[in-house]
This record gives sequence, C-alpha cells and structure tokens, in this order.
Amino acid sequence: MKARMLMLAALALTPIAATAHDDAHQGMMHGMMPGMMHGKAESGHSGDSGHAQGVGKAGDPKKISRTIQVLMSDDMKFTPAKVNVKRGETIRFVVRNAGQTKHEMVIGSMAELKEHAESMRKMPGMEHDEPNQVTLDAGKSGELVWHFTKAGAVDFACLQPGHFEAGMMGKVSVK
Ligand SMILES: [Cu+2]
Repeated sequence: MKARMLMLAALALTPIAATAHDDAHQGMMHGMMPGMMHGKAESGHSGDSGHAQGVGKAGDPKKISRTIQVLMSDDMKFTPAKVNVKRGETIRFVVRNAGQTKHEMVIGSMAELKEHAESMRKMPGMEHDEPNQVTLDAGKSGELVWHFTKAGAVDFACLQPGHFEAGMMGKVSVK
C-alpha cells in the first residue's frame, strides 16, 4: 500500500517535473521576451509616435526658423500650394485670407484631414482653436507656427465645407 502510494507519487511527480521544466523553459523564454518585446515595443512605439508626430507639432513662437507667407483665395487655392522645409525647422506661416469667404489652413496627415473634412461637412460652423490650424474670415490674416520634426510629406488643407473637396489643399515637403 505504501509502495503503491510512492509509485503514484513518483508518477505524479514526473508530470510535475515536466511542467516545472516547461515553466522554467517558458520562464527562460519569458526572460528573453522583455528584450525582444522591448525591441518590438520600441519599434512599434516609434512607428506609432512616428505616425502621430509624422506631421510634426505645434512650434515654439520663440524659435522660429523662417516665415512663409501663404495666401488663401476663393478659387480654392493656397499660394504657394507647395512648400519646402528642412526637417527640424519651425515655420511661422503668415496666412492671409484674400477671399470673400471664410478659409482656413489646417496641417495634418491626409487621413486626418479627410476625416476632419467629413465631420466639418456634418457639422458646418464647427470651429476649432487648435495649434495645427488657423481659421480666418474674409480679408483677415493670422499665424500658424509649426515644428516639422520628421522628413516626409505633410499635408495642409482648408476644411471649410466643400473647400477640401474642391481641392483647397497643399503640401509641405520636409527634407
Ligand atoms: Cu477655403
């Protein structure tokens, strides 16, 4: 009876040992994972933040690299519609609405701008006071200070209802 108990105990121990081994193995794997995860998380993070910061961020008005004049007109155009900047530059856009209707300059990714234009269509008159945009009544001038942190293309558009759809957009090429 005792021997049988021991046998059972021994049999019972075998799977436990195997499990323990697996656990240890997994533990080792797990021990390796943080490094792997870290690398993965890091690249994922930089990818994410790269997406989020891909267009740059609000610039410090005290650290202006250059000023660029931008004209907005009723023919649904930004002049210039193509702007070249260097990576790391903080640009002060001095924007003037030369038209008879309200226009705005909004900086963002094309996906963000499309989404924003969509909600503007649903809720006309929806006004924002965000650092990535300047909304101007006819004849008014305003400023937009933007820090271009990443090389690539950054889009801008007028999201007044119908304007984006009419092609009122431009592109900043960051090199
Ligand atoms: Cu417009």
